[in-house]
Amino acid sequence: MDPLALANRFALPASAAEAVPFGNGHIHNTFRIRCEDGSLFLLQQINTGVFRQIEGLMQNIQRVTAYLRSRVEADGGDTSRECLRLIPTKEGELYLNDESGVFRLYAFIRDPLAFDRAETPLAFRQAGEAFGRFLKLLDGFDASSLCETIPDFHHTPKRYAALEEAVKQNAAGRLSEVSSELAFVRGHVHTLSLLTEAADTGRLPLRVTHNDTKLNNILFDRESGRPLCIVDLDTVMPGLSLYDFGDAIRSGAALCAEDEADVSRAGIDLTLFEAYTKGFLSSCADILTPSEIALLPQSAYLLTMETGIRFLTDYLNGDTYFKIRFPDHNLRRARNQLAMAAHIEQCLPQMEAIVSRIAGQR
Ligand code: GN1
Ligand code: MG
Repeated sequence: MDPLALANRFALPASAAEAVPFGNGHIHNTFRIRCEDGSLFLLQQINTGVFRQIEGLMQNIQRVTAYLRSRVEADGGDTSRECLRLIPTKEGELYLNDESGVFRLYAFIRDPLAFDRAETPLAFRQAGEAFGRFLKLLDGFDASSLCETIPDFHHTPKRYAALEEAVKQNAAGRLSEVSSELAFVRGHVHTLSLLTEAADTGRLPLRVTHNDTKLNNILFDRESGRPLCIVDLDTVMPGLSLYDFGDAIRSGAALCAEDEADVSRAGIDLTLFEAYTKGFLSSCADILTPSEIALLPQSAYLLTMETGIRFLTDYLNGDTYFKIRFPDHNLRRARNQLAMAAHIEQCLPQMEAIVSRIAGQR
């Protein structure tokens, strides 16, 4: 695969001159492209094993970014830095279907900063504001018109069913290594259907959601330190606000990295939880229903359990989904996430008190 040659098949202002690997996502391969006139772009090879409905996915991104751009423009914002922009191919297509893979090109947002963990409660509060704003900006967008790019992405009971299937298959012969993790998950099966049941019975509204609200999917402005732009829009699809809130807490309010081996360090930082909740509700409390607000703490628990279940499943399947950097990386991630979920479960009463206090002050 030749990233420069591939980039040159898009409608660039000048020839692509330099390509360097970029970022640390678990899913795609990304390169930063510099053109001869100094302009910068991001070339991404879309992981077609993970995303099977490329046309629907790219249409989603095109429509959502166009909508967001019009909202940023109406607010007098900077459309070159506050929203993503796809560059079409020279043939005017949204993406390039090459024999070496499927590729797309974005304009590069200059001087971005991204964080894997929140450095201060203030930064995390701003992250909450940014993801809350994202939800609110897209409140007027018809969720049912979007393609479900990964069906049942946050359907926790189906994620658990996939784990039991992986146990049955034991494809990589690793089952004996995971007995305590499996026992933990099985002991919590009754907790896994809270959100899906509430959605199925109409108690939670379907919205346009991001579904992968890791802190590092927000670009911050290097100068002001404020959030600029939400990226990684592949999983923008119909979903629950609670998926976005829960995954943000899982990834950003963690006491340690997602793959920290010492699980005694795993857990939730309640100061960060409080900061995020404040930011999130300041942006979108007016569109949320009382049930959505009441379930915020539980969503952090559930999304953390779900992610632990997904890592464990991938470990049993022989690491076919998430990129790994060493052989038992997925096992380490799974142990970490399950330990964090256990800690969140203990903290739920305190988290509920925090949410009630913040929601009550509004
Ligand atoms: C993946 O692409 P990235 O690294 O932002 C995954 C998320 C997981 C996350 C765990 C499409 O996110 O769902 O929560 O890894 N994305 C997809 O770190 O599966
Ligand atoms: Mg990402």
